[in-house]
Amino acid sequence: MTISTNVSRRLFFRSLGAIAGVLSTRGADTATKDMIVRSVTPEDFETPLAAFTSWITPTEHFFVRSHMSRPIVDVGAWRLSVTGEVSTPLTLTMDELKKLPAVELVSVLECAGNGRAFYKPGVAGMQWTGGGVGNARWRGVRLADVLKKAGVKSTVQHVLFNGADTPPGTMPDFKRAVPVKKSLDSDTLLAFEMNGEPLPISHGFPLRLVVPGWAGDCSVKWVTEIQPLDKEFDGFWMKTAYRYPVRPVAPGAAVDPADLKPIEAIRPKSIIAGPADGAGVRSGPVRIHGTAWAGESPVARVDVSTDSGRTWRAATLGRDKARYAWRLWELSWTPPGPGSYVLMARATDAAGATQPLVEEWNPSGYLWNVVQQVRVAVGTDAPAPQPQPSEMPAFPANLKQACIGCHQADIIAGQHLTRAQWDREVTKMTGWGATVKPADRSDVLDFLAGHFGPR
Ligand SMILES: Nc1nc2c(c(=O)[nH]1)N[C@H]1C(S)=C(S)[C@@H](COP(=O)(O)O)O[C@H]1N2
Ligand SMILES: [Mo]
Repeated sequence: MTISTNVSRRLFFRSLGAIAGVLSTRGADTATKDMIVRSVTPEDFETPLAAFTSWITPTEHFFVRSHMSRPIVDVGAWRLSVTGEVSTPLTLTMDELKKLPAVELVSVLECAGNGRAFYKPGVAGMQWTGGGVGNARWRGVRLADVLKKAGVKSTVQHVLFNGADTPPGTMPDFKRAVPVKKSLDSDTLLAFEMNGEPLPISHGFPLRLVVPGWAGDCSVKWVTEIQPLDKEFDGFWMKTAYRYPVRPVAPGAAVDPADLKPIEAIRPKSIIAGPADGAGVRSGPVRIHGTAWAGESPVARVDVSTDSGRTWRAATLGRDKARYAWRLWELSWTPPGPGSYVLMARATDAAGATQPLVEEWNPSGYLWNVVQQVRVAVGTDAPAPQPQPSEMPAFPANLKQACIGCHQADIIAGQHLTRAQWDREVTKMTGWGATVKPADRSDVLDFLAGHFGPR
């Protein structure tokens, strides 16, 4: 168990106590055991690195990323509508959808913001460390088959998806568009099963998009509406969110929106699941192991360094593989003697793309794939010193009233922002309906920057 899990558990239970009144809107099926709870409402749960030991991520350990509360779905009344640039608009029941040929594939799903917590300077957003990713077996129908059934027109450029979740206040609804080429790819699925079971509600029951090789935000959950478009979609989640600079930018710099383009494929990346960072290990042999994945090209190799990146050795890749799945890997290491060591693992995909050793900063902290460093002390079993969990401060009434209707305090406490960054967040949230009186604004910013300032 990692220390952050303990911290999160504490936060989790504290939050539960604070929001007992809204518990009925949360189902009982969401497993948070062993998960790092980044936010309770909406649900944002991160997988601890110690769980990166199986080819398929067990569903109860699969990360959850939801921007708003999950919807309540009545499958009997549920319909999938296909409108827009099609010759035959469709309204399908689940039974009708399931008449299309069923397909199954194993694919990684990784949040674009996975690793955001590591960017320096820090950026606003969910502070994922390594566990905003998982590898699951998805079963469903081809999106292409549904689009063909509706007679998708040749003028179509993007396909827009909407899920049944609804935003609080005036926050924009979560709608994402996928370019037509990727939408028609035979591996892009409308999935109704995950790891051999019906999709759990947190993962998009009864139907979600799975866009293999692309960042998780494309894989819209609770899908009810599909709309082929003959142009780009300009909603908030396409125009403003999930964009990456087209050229390197100075850390902390503001980027001209014209220089940002939508994120598509994820990048090669590896996680060291064991030994854990800060662990003490007895003199060898030590099994260094983890998982590695990439975007549109599969992982070709994983190299491991046990000397801070001076020399590298090829790891042994696990037998289980699929184009968009992750690979297990391992390497047996006999340390030359007692002391402190830095372990690293670096994945390379079949197209030759590999992980960088230093970060390339971007304003929203997306696509982190810098080589991970794990420090171990050889010749001792002593556990590394653990950071002390910090107490949640009491929120002033004006802030509680403005924020806690849509999300809990945990989401705020997870951020580490400067006063200027908090100022931008408050502007965004008030734009979405949160009320902060002009006279209170300065006090609110003092509180936020004072308690939740940069690390
Ligand atoms: N309708 C809807 N779909 C959504 C989201 C959402 O908030 N609403 N979050 C997206 C994001 S950002 C990610 S990373 C993945 C996470 O999928 P998971 O919760 O099954 O892991 O779902 C995507 N699909
Ligand atoms: Mo995400």
